[in-house]
Amino acid sequence: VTGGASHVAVLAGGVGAARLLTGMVRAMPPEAVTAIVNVGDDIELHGLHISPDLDTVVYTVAEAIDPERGWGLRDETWQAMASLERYGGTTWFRLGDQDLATHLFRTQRMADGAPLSTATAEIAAAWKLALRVLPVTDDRLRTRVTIAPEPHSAANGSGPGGFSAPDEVSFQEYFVHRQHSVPVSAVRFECDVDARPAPGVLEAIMTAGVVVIAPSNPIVSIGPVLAVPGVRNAVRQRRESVVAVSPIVGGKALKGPADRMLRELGHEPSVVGVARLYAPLAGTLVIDEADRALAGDVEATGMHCVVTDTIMRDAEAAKALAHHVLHV
Ligand code: FO1
Repeated sequence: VTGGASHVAVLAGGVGAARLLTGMVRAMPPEAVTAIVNVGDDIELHGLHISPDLDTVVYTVAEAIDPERGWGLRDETWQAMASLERYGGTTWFRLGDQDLATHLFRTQRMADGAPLSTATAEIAAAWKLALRVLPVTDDRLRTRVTIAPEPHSAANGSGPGGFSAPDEVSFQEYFVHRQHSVPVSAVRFECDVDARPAPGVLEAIMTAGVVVIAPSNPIVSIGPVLAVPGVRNAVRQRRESVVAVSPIVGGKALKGPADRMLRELGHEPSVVGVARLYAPLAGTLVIDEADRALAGDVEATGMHCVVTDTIMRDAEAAKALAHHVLHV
């Protein structure tokens, strides 16, 4: 990959991907950027269709994200949640008053028959974004996580000999309700065999000058994107133009449980573990200066290894990383 790219496709999860996209739209014309976003985290609550990763990407690139939380809108209020609490409604997944409008709009558009990709394009346009934001699929895709049972929990029941059965829950049940504090023993993607990539997804991957795998959780953020029939194959065909950015820096995830999850599922929680997962799909792995000593081990997996500052402290740092990724 040399000399930059006329068009870039970015496989994206939540916060890390959203920050890199903020840099991408500063490093090249935003119309030339397509984000292909995970929807395995989507959840139906209160009759609403909620797409956290799509919203994190839109709100972040629009500079409307709450910077501390990394999700939802800045200057948010929580009156609806407080009122819902009165009824004993579901409040463990918190929807801010302004954020609620996004879910109301999306849900109504989908009830009218619009696919998720159309509702998403309308939301991105309303935030005046020029980059293209695509859900990886308009069909149903849900990440399911098998977690260890809570000790002494009657709800889990007890198997023969008093062992509790493991529990399979939705991604948000694991991530938010259980605060990703419980060990994970398996991850699975619920997706119809005839599920298809959303319009534009395969074309973006096949025609991009560079295909980027954002620094998102390889298992639960990038995993679902690759699980949609046709996507993994398309990425593999572009391997020499695929650049992945490691979400693991110095053996740790910058945000979220990626390091623990890698270990729990039998992978090394390091840039080398990430390289082993991505080597069949990506020709290049970008790692942080903190991991320079592991560059040789990364190259031993068959990937080129590029070492740079990958911490996106602000939009300038994100732009510098984006520029680097586009010119490896
Ligand atoms: N994360 C939390 O930790 N607690 C929440 O109550 C919560 C609500 C929420 C609402 C809308 C939204 O777009 C995101 C929200 N998130 C919340 C973040 C979400 O769990 C994560 O962004 C991901 O799904 C992981 O990428």
